[in-house]
Amino acid sequence: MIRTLWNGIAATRLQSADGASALIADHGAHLLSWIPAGGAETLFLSGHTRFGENDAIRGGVPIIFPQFGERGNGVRHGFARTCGWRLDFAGTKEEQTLARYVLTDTDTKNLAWPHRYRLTYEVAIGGQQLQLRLTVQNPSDTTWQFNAALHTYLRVQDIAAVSVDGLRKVSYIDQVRNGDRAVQADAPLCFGGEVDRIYVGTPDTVQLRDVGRMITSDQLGFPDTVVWNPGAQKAALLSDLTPGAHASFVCMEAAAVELGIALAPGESWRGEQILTLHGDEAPQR
Ligand code: TA6
Repeated sequence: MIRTLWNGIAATRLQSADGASALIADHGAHLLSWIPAGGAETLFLSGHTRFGENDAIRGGVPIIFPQFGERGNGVRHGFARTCGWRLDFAGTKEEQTLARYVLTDTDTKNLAWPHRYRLTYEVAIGGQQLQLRLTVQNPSDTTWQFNAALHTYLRVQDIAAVSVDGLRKVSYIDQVRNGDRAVQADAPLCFGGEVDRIYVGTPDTVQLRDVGRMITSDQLGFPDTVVWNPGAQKAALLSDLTPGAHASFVCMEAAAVELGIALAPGESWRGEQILTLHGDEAPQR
């Protein structure tokens, strides 16, 4: 483990014995890079991202908590992605190379969200796998609800050649069509423009096929899956993306969006996203 600086932000670099690596910014406990053993970068990170104190980083894995998008009274996608998290552990534990970050209400005073909470986030790497584990605890004496997501930006070679499978016949909320409900066809999802869908009550495994490789995303605890690509027109309006960058990523998000998760006093919830890289896969359309 090495403590380092990324654009002036304190960060942790992990390196596993088999050569996998990861870089995590303290700001948002934001995973910026994941390189599997013997492989190449798997995450997209915008060359025009902002990295100011109150900015959300564009790319990597933003942690969305306690609200998703505009579904709440607080800041868009919640405050967790713009707070400074505390590094609690980095190193090897039970044969896993991991970093653990913590954020509690005492770290984030004066928020519009008035509850006592404790978030623990673990990033574990090794071989061809990345494990992301978010735990939400309620140490207070009242019940509260939250939404959460791991807003994972996967780097792709060319969006036009990408397909996402595992969501056939699953119902979704179409954010491009005023939140209308629709059902995924009995076919993989392809990208010919803006896609912004909250698949509800999804299977545990989703596959992304790109030129010459496949990534599986397994999720535990998270009931929904969000798939997002802004398409060329919407991307041109996002000033923190370089021109044409929409062709280089797909967000595959393990999420709890449609129904809030309620935590009674003393309760905790855990959600995981596990990404596995499978090389040399012929793209299937
Ligand atoms: O997860 C998809 C989404 O909610 C989209 O609607 C899209 O706007 C994206 O998140 C990015 O949001 P951001 O606040 O990071 O610009």
